[in-house]
Amino acid sequence: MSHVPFDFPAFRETYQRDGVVWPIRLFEPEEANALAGQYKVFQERAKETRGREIYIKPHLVSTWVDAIAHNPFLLDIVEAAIGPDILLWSSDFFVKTARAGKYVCWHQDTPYWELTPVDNIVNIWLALTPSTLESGCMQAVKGTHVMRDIVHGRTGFASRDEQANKTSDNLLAYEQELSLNIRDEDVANLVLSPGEFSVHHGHLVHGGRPNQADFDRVGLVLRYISTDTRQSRDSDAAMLMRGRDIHGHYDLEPRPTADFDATSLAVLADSLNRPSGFFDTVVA
Ligand SMILES: O=C(O)CCC(=O)C(=O)O
Repeated sequence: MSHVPFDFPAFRETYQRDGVVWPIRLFEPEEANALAGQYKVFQERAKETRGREIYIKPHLVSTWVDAIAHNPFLLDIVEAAIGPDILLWSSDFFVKTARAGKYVCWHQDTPYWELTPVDNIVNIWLALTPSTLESGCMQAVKGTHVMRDIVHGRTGFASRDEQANKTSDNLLAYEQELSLNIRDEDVANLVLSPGEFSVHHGHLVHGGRPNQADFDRVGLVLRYISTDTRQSRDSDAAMLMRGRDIHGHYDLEPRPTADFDATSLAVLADSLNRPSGFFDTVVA
């Protein structure tokens, strides 16, 4: 892992103004390629031990994903965005399969995450494979994080039945398309090389087109919140990453000490039944 000296004041200014900052390098390309290989091994082990792949909260059962989430430089960036008391609320492998036609509709994250206040919610999107216009990189409209809640087709978490019976090409389980006219000239393409990441505010309008490349586009997304952020839907779980949690809004998850061991799998099973696991228990 390596990174060049970083201008934190400039980062903070851009993040506050635009709600999004990219690209920032975390890994050298060859390190990122190795991680893309580890991703494949991870999913093979997930299928063997659990009967299906794992997309939500992989950091709970994988020491290498947990190590990325704890990377000190990443946490310095997160701290510059949301302050020193940091929880990892959720994480996911966001995969756009080659030529599968799946897209991500324009949305803000927070209206369906049911977290308040929204200002201290920040996402890190780390590219493990090239994330380009062709492979369906994330797209965003700068500055929309200050628009607060824009009306969506719907808000709130999808029920288990909805998740199980979903048929559209929209990769979001919730179909929370924004009712907003977005002009092409306002769209920023968050192009990333393997090992680079973007940072986006929970209220930023973002989405993305289908992957037309001949490889799967894989991103690891880490969703951090400050410890004072509340979940209004249900009891929730998160991992303390830095600083102190004097609020006690979340059951604190332990770090995995081994990959896919019984303890970490039990922690994952519990968390997937909660909002931060997006109730991802469709297939037991
Ligand atoms: O991976 C993508 O293209 C979309 C990701 C996204 O919507 C998110 O991380 O909030």
